[in-house]
Amino acid sequence: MPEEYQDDRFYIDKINRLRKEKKAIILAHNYQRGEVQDIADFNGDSLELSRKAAKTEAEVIVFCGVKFMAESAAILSPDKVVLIPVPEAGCPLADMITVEALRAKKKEYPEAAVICYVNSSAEVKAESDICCTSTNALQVVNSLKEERIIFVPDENLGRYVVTQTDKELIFWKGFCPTHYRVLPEDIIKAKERHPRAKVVVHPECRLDVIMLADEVLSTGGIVKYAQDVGVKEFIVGTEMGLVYRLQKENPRKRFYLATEKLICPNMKLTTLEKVANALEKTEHRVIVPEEIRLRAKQSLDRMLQVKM
Ligand code: CIZ
Repeated sequence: MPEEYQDDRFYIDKINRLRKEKKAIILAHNYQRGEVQDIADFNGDSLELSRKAAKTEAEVIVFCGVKFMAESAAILSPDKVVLIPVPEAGCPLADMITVEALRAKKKEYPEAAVICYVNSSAEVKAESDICCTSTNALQVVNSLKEERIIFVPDENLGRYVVTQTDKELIFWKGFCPTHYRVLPEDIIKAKERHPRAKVVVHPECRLDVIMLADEVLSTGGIVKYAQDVGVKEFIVGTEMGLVYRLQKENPRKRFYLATEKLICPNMKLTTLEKVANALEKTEHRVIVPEEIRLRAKQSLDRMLQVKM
């Protein structure tokens, strides 16, 4: 057996023993490494996983993803121990806004409501009126009585949403560096290579890329679409981890990553070894201060009430 598989086996056995001992559950985001997805109890997008976290009987939740995602789980489940295997795994998009800068923007537009994309810190969620995800951004925008909305921090998602609503959106200059690397020519070349494939992209992509897609969906939306539609080939414009899940769950279909540039270095920091360490030492607990947690939870709860 090759050495790396022997190492994997060692950590998989250790994780399986520790998760029982510690009454833990392991949640892995759709962008995680394949081997981390494989040992998880659940895979999903950040909101699906946070909802699982809130419902579980487990005492310890190991959240394999980036910091804002583990924070969302801690916001919704204050009575549980939420661990992040790699505390440095951040999200550059979430880091493109600070509470101070958001407060200044709110002063400029005092009549506007504030929507924050789930890719944001607990502090920014606490300072916003309501959250949204890439699945429900349009419905959240349309649910508000205000005509003017400060939409933070993802400009691409905001620009996509505004093509489908009469509301006025004030954009923030934030973007996901991984999705931003996909260019229209990447999609055109992928289509030339796979002319029968449907193009599905994430709304964090640039608008000129979105315009070339057949479907624009969140990772959860892409998973469902790939299962439901009678198509056999797909060009996928989001982080490569999702292609692993799609191929595993749909072995008779073919999934092509739109470009090899679609790799998020932060998502790839979590390894089996780090998961085993977090479980063994119960380390890297995510704690959101109660005053921030309560206000951030209001923004998440308000979003969860929006009809889809
Ligand atoms: O909310 C998430 O999990 C993100 C960042 C993307 C998606 O579409 O799943």
